[in-house]
Amino acid sequence: RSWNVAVLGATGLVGQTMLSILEQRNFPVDKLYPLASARSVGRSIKFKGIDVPVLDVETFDFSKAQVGLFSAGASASKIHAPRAGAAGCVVVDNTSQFRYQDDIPLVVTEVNPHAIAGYRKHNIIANPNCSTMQMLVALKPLHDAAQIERINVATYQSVSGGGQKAMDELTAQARAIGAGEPVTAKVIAKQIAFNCVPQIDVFLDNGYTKEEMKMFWETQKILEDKTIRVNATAVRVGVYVGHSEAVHIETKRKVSAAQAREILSRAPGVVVLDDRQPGGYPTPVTEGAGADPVYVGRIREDISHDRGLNLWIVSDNVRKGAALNSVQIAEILVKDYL
Ligand code: 11C
Repeated sequence: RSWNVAVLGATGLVGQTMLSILEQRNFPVDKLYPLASARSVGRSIKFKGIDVPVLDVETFDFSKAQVGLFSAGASASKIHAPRAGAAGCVVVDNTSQFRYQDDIPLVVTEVNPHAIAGYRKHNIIANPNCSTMQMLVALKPLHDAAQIERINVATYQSVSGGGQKAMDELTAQARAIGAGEPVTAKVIAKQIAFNCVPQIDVFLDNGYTKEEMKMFWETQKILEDKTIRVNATAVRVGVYVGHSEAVHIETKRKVSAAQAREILSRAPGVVVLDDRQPGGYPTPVTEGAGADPVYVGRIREDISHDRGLNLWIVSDNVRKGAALNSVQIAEILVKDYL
């Protein structure tokens, strides 16, 4: 059968990608309801070649839809996801609003699809943060094989993680620099063009940023293991799409680079690109952006730790990191639960 699907944030970067992924994967959509704030009413979006008018989320009757894909920010989800859930529309929420609530599942489809079963209490399933998502797609099979005890990660996150405004800021700054004009930084705290900025989201009391702590909280919840320690440094870089991560893991049982390569070559959602020669590794621009897999390269044993392994993990943060995983959750939901 097919389903009525509401997409909240339909005019935004992730919402637009959700719509194109629903189309590409031929998700069984009966009626599509693109939703947004009153500001976007009057606009329309294209779905399967047809113009569909954008509706005001404030007045939308969610009993008309069975599935909701939400990506319009945490404050919109806070109000509308419980309202949708109570009306019988199961929400896959791509914001941080419900991720840390014990009775709401947080799901990466290759890692803990079984957790979807917990949606019934609130009719809400949370979609993780992009930087956690790609890391765990690659680390779960290694965790199963050798039990990860500690993760050290430095991220290289693209500006699309900050939305269209951050992408536009990178363009404006690159143009200004090219023209020899002064650079202004508004969306990102310092110049991002041709630069690296070690701050994503707000600072917390412990000195980590919220983006860094999301990787800690979400990893423990998704892997269902409160003992895994995650030490993250999240950095914004002047790349449009595709997050990269230099990941160092320490495992209980030693896993060699050859074993890791073999395990990852069979892992769902993962593509290993690891030739030890110039260019024999993934980058966000050449492999990540626009593609579905999580790419892993630079797999090598850590010369500073007996049971340490290094990996370089690259993926499209807007696709697997947000829109694709949301649609994949919805696919499992309608197939196995609704
Ligand atoms: C970034 N990870 O790259 C963020 C974007 O909690 O869903 C996604 C924020 C979130 O800036």
